[in-house]
Amino acid sequence: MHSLSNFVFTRVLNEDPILKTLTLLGTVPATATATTTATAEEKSQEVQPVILLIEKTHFATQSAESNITCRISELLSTGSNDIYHWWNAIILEGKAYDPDLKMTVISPVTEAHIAKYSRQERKMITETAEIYHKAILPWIESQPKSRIQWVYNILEGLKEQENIILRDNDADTGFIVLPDSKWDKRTLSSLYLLAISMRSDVRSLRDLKPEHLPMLKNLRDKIMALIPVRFPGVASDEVRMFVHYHPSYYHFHVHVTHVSAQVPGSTVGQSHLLDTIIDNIENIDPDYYRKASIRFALGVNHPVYTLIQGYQSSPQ
Ligand code: M7G
Repeated sequence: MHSLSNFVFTRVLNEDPILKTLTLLGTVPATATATTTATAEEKSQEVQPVILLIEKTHFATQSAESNITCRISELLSTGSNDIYHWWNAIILEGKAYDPDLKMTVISPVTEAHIAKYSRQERKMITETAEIYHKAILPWIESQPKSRIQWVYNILEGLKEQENIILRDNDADTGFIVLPDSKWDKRTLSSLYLLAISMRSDVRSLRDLKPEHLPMLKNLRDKIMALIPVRFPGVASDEVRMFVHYHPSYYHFHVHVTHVSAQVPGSTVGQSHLLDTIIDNIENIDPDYYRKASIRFALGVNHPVYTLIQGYQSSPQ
């Protein structure tokens, strides 16, 4: 999908006035791969559901020659008081180096995507080790591999190779670092990278054991050394590394962000600092994450929320 001219709006899934984001559900004409049995006429009428995530971008680096005031075409006064004046403003057509919007298109989407991106209540819930092993692990194991196809595309060198920042090919301790798709790839104060493990036997925090400490430490130490060199202006003590529990994708990965980055969805109760994970396994209990009761915030549309609630009302 390279143009939005075929996009037909269905409904707003979510919006956030603080983050300046808007999530739309709509349809576009179906792609050939999505319709194998239809006739030519049926194909021309078939549509597939898409999600459009739209976010207002941060301002590009400002200089005397090129700054945002040069792009303002109209000021609409909304009031004034003494020395204070307020305006709304219209900006001129954007430039490629200073775009106004960052957009993500997910196409075609499933009901699971629609549930994930829809506005929903969040609740705190506790997953005991028993609930994890009896109710959650079977659900994780039933997930089709296609849900993490994008991860394999990166690891196998098929996609996003031009963006790779660090590659360590060791089968046990190696990983790939690249920009997270949430990052605009230019604003250092919101730096957001993703480190994806080469191993595919670690689905989440729950699988981590002492045998994984060399991988966790290798990843931490190499990224800490790399950031100040690759991103001058970001010191290693401004880098935050954490793991989500539950993640959206069950292949082990670490979020690497600037300490001041606002990270949507990464709330208290969902993020586990990499250093704390290492310490828990090394110094507290080698089986820490197999035994732990973990409390976290989850959207009520999330299957894990429903599974935990179901198990609590009738344990197996
Ligand atoms: P998570 O903790 O599994 O889920 O992190 P969540 O943070 O979405 O709840 C997965 C991370 O991978 C997120 O930060 C996503 O923004 C990022 N991500 C997802 N996809 C599909 C891609 C992708 O195709 N490329 C890149 N570079 N990052 C992605």
